[in-house]
Amino acid sequence: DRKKRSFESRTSVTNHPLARKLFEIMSSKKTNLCVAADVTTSAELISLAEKVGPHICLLKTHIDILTDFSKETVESLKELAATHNFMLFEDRKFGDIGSTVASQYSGGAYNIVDWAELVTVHGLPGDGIIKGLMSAINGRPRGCVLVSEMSSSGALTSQEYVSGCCKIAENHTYFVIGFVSQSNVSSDPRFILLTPGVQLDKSVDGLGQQYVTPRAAVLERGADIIIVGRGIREAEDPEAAAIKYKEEAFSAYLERIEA
Ligand code: S5P
Repeated sequence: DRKKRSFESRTSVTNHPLARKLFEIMSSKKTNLCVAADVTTSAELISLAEKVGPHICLLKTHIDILTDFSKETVESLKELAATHNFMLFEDRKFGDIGSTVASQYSGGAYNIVDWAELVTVHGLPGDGIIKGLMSAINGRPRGCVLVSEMSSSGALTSQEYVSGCCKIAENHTYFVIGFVSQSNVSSDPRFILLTPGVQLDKSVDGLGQQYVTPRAAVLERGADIIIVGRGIREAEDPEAAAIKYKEEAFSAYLERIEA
């Protein structure tokens, strides 16, 4: 059962190199925190990555909200990821036919495949989307996380949709390393569950977002990794907030595997 196993022990059950890398980072840095770096300038993005870098396993970006994106931005991010041992995770939420996503992944202004080891993908189009993305990786180690459920109120992700996403993942384990989810969508120890909508002092944001605490995400919803944006970014001291969220989420994880 996924929820009962340590990240370390799950390293050997997956054959995806990036899932292994992520499990190793989580075990060695003792962190299952992903920061959502939803800022609008490269300077803010780099500065946030410097502050939270030592405390995270993943830095999740929405690269298309930057007003000043350039190649230097991703070069700096890659350097920080190497220095602090975290991975770059572009939350592109690809959602189109295979042919289109292949161009979106490897083309345009962002050339996402070049710098983001992991990306988010909707299962909605069916597994052609996986084949399309795979056609653009050109031998590089890359992977994706399927968005199986969403944190927003009124999300249309039914049980049937979730099980469809699980089938896609099971059939494409050489590319899919896990899920964005709000519940225990899979007990397969190969898959990593990431849960957004996590904040300590708020329950909603007025625009549909719904929050639970790090403890609830890990212990009640089955998250392996918590995704935290504004709870950290808008804190007076983002580094201190990152440490707090990291400690809460990791101790909940230890509690879960030891129970
Ligand atoms: O269901 C989802 C999936 C994602 S990836 N709900 C989400 O909120 N997200 C992302 O997590 C969202 O795009 C944002 O980057 C982050 C949550 O940010 P916060 O500021 O609400 O913590």
